[in-house]
Amino acid sequence: MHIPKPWTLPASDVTSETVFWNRRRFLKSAIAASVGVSTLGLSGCRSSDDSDLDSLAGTRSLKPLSRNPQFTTTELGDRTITPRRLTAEYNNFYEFGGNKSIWKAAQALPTDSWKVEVGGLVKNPQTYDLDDLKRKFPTEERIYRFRCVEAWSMVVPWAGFPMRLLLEDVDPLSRAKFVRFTSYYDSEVVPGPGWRPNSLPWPYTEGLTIEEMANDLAFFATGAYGETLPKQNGAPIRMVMPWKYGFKGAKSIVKIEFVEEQPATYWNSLIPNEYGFVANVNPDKPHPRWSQAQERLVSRGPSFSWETVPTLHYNGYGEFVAHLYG
Ligand SMILES: Nc1nc2c(c(=O)[nH]1)N[C@H]1C(S)=C(S)[C@@H](COP(=O)(O)O)O[C@H]1N2
Ligand SMILES: [Mo]
Repeated sequence: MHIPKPWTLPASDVTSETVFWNRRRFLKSAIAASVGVSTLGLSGCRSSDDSDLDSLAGTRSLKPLSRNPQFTTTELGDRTITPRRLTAEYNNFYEFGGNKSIWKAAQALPTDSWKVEVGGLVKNPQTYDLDDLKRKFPTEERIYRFRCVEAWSMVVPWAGFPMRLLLEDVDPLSRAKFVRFTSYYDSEVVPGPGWRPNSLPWPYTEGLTIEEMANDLAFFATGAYGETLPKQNGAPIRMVMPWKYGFKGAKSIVKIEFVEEQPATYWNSLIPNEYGFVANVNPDKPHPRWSQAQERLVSRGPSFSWETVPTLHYNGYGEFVAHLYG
C-alpha cells in the first residue's frame, strides 16, 4: 500500500498537504494502532519532484525505516510536516554564515570517515564511526515539532536513535551530572557568520543534564525525510530535543563528554542574558527582545505571510519532560 508523504507533493500544492494530513489524522484515529503501524508505519519515500534539488545533494535513502508510533502526526495539532525543501534551504548554521541561506556554503563540511568520540566520566569510552552507530542503535523515524528561539518553527520527520541508547552503551559514572556536545570545527573550513570574527566561542558546544539526555524524547538525528541528513542540517549526526529551543541541538557532532559541572555552551557564553542553559520552549517567558507567545510556521511565500500559531509550553511535550523540571 503506497501512501504519498506530504513532501512528495508538488512544490506548489500547499492545500493538498493540509487535506492529506487531515485525512491521515482521521485514518490514524479510525484504524487500530497495530494496523496503523503496519500499513502507515513505513516511510523513507524519495519524491520525484525534489530528487534533483541541489540542496539535497549527497543524501542517501534510509529505507526501509520504521516510524515510532509514539511520535506521529496525531499530536501535531495545528501543524503539518514542513515541506522538505524548506527544511533543507532555511537554516541556522553559524559556522557557514550569519543568515538563513547557508546551504550552499555548508557543502564544504567534510563528512567522510566521520567519527564521534565519547568519553569523560564513563566506564566504557567509545569512538564510533557511522557504521558502528547504525549497527548498535537501530534507526527509526520520529516526527517532531521544532521551535527556534527566533520564533519560527517547523515539523520535521527525523531519522535516528534515542540518545539514551548511546548513554547506556558508554555507561556513565555516578559522578557524571552533565553532558557536553561539540560540533565540527576547523577554522580553515568554516568561514563563520562574518561578525566578531576573533571573539566567537568556537567550536559550537551544547549541554544537557544526564536526566535530559536519558529522556525518551532526546534524539540523535542521522537523517530526515527518509534520507541521510543534508550537510546544512547537521550531517552526519545532530542533536534534536523537541521541547527545547533549536539552538540547544548542536549539529555535526564530533565529541560527547560526560562531566561533573554544567558545561559552558556557545550561545550562553556569547549572550548569557538572552540564551540560557536550560532553554525549554516557554510561551510565558519572553526573550529580552521579543515575545515567545507565538511562532511563525516556516512555509512557502514571503516571511511576512507565514501563518502564526500559539507557542506551547515545552513545545507541546510536557507529558514527557515536565517532571524533569519540578
Ligand atoms: N553547530 C551548530 N549547530 C546549530 C546551530 C549552529 O549555528 N551551529 N544553530 C542552531 C539553531 S539556532 C537552530 S534553530 C538549529 C537549526 O537547525 P536546521 O537548520 O536544521 O533547521 O540548529 C542549531 N544547531
Ligand atoms: Mo535557533
